[in-house]
Amino acid sequence: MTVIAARILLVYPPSRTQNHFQCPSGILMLGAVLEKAGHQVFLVDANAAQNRRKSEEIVSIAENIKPDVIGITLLTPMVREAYRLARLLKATGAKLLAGGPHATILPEEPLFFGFDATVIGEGEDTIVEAVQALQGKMPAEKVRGWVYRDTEGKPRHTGQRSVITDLDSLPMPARHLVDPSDYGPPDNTGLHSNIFSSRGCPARCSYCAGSLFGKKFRFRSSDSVLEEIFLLNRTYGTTSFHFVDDAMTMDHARVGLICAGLRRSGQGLTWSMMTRIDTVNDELLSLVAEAGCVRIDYGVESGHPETLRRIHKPHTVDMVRKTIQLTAKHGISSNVFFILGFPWEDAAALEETKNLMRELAPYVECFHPAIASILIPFPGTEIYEVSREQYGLENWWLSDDRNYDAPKTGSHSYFHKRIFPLGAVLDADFFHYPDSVKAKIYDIFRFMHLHGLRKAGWASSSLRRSLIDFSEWLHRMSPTLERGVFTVLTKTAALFVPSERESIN
Ligand code: B12
Ligand code: SF4
Repeated sequence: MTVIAARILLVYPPSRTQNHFQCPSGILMLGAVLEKAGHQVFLVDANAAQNRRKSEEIVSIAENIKPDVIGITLLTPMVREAYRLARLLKATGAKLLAGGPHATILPEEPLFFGFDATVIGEGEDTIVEAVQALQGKMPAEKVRGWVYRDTEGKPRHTGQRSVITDLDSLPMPARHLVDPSDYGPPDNTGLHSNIFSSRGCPARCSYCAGSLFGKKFRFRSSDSVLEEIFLLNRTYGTTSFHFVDDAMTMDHARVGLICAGLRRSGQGLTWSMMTRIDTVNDELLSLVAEAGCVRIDYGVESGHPETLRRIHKPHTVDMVRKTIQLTAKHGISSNVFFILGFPWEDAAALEETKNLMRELAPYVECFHPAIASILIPFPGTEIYEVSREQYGLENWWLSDDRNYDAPKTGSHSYFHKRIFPLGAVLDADFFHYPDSVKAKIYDIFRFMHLHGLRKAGWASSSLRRSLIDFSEWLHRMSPTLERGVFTVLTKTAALFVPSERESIN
């Protein structure tokens, strides 16, 4: 295929609740394949920690660049703002292309909000053809795996494209497109540390919106992964890496080869990964520990056995206990993720989760108090499908009431929102929780938050606890007064400023 060069702007749209310390991998991958195909690529990550950009600023950037095509990543919580952005960008005359997890689940929706077409699933192969078709250089119906408008303006699907089986054939992400100063100081060796080494996860957790890469586990060869690690080390001085795979340790032999390469290099590189409780054992943990693995992120989700069964989690509470203890035995720290508030859970069920947290606490680095800790019914998931009618969830991401990326002000204390930006998800009240469940969720949040502070010492965590109580009390008296007092406090004392792990509002 002869490619006609185009100017392409890739955009990760603004989010009120995301703060990136490095650029999302998806648009870097797309940048790489588009450059390889001969196009000129520009990139804007609107949530870069040191250079956050509003939709209006992105429009100005596009007016300067004058791209032929603008590609935008769609994630469910940010989709409303992305649709507003698309409407604003329409005036630039560029063709608008959607992709990413939300666009994959609901590929026609973006077409109703100003986009010209949507790429479904993995973008690398499809985007190159899609750009050609949007420029009128290739028949739209010949592009597999996308939805476009036909001459009558109706959405047309062109059928599924098969997943990429040879992941080694993909180029390295186009990390040179990123301006390092958008993410931190010039000597920031953590800027390019995310690596994906596999795609797909065979489990079928009922809340998981990760269908984009499919159920089949596909992986890069150990040589390809090691090549990227050493390249990052040479180019950017990266000495600590993080694998963002869904299920990194599905194939122990492959992990063994990566570990052997890291050990052989003798460079003392350290790394972390996300993986599944049911895919590690004593032998594997010993292997990865010797090869520099310092942290594992596990999605434990619940301490309530019935919940684990109902969400089809491929582990039991006993497996969790054993794995977290084994991980600690090998000197690897664990970050553990939980999801609170499945629709059938009452305060007693949540107390079982808290009890498991207490039990695991001595072995756990952090019970990640991230925004993901309250159940969000993402479209395309089993949870969404079975609950949509009962809880009126239809298209919640398009409404003001329930889109937690547009947090309401006033319903939670300002200090709460600074330290655990969860209030917004509770306000969305997806599952109409009774007060007892809301109170228990807050109770568990305080526990998670204070656990994260334990290394700061008794005095500091007691102070934080008192501040949380004080902020709640003051908020009940006068939200304006609480906001005023805690704005001053958080601005003047470094102790109160949220850490990097905590998202911003
Ligand atoms: C690392 C990660 C993060 C990081 C970095 C964010 C990022 N976007 O990279 C952090 C921790 C910040 C994060 C945050 C969140 N994340 Co996250 N995250 C991931 C994770 C584990 C890996 C992402 C990744 O790097 N993938 C590898 C790259 C290569 O794939 P990709 O980004 O999907 O891009 C490919 C395609 O999507 C497509 N594509 C992407 N963009 C575009 C654009 C165009 C124009 C085209 C044509 C194609 C295209 O082509 C790319 C190459 O194949 C994924 C799980 C997964 N398996 O992907 C979840 C995932 C993306 N996250 C998810 C969620 C829900 C979140 C949160 C919303 C959590 C929450 N509960 O609030 C927050 C965002 C907060 C907010 N306000 O929006 C969901 C998204 C579901 C959805 N329907 O939107 C996923 C799929 C996890 C899951 N299994 O449910 N996340
Ligand atoms: S194990 Fe993780 S990635 Fe796999 S289906 Fe469950 S939540 Fe999704």
